[in-house]
Amino acid sequence: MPTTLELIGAPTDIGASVRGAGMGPDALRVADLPGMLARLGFAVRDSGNLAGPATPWAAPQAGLRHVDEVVAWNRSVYQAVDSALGAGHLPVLLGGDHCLAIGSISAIAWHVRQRGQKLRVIWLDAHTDVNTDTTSPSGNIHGMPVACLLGHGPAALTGWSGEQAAVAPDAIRFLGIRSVDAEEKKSIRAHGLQVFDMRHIDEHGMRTTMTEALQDVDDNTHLHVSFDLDCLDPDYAPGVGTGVRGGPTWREMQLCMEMIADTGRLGSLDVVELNPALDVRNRTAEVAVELIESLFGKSTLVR
Ligand code: B3U
Ligand code: MN
Ligand code: MN
Repeated sequence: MPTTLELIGAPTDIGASVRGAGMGPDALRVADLPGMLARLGFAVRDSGNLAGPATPWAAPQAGLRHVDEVVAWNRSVYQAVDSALGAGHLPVLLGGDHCLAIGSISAIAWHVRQRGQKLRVIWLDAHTDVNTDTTSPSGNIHGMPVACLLGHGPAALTGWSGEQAAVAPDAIRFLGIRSVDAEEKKSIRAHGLQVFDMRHIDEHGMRTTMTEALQDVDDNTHLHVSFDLDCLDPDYAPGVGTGVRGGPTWREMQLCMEMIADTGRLGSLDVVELNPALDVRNRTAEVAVELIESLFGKSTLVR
């Protein structure tokens, strides 16, 4: 029986600083994500879009912007990812901004623990997203999901997996990083987080970097990829709210995705921060679909 991929749309920009990420799920459908996955041989179930509160665009309160709405959206995401995994499906979260990884990865962490597996999270991003309500310069919760998943941050957004920390610091590998706030640097050091920043990729190349990031992935590992589209250089992916120059090229990201596919351990995926309002003729959605195709095992040669 083929693996069933379950697409879960979460059309919101509730944790972002720029409007528009709420159109991400439909832009990915317009770029034919479901058709591409079906052509690769997967059974595809598109669960449509979750519903949730509108974005009020209010000022942050106590260091957090829209925290009640962020909780509501993440609750829906948690439930949808939880039921996809419960049904034996491979969940693909279509964001939406990156705050949704709190619900998605918390649900995954719970299931991985129940199954007695090891979790490895590959965080593809220009940013480390490890701010908290006390360190964030913006109050935007899409800059905080990693901290929340490590068990730090507001009580309303931590402990969702049944443990204070959904993810252990040594279970995460960051790739493509080039924008880190001063306070984030301190917590990266304090937690001993493994960050493969752009300098590392420049010096060692994507192949060596991915070999390092995937080290010790074994038959009992559940690999989760949290793919923030601003990881890519904005020349290739202009449709994002907080693009940062100097990211990996289309080719480098293809190799990254292919090497993850080669492990055969991909168990879940977030595709976040696509902002169609800032895109050029849906190019970023199309690039995302091409990269996801490689992530799910497309190969130009028969091996
Ligand atoms: N580190 C900044 C900027 C940021 C983080 N993630 C995104 N932007 N997309 C912050 O606001 O936390
Ligand atoms: Mn991010
Ligand atoms: Mn980012």
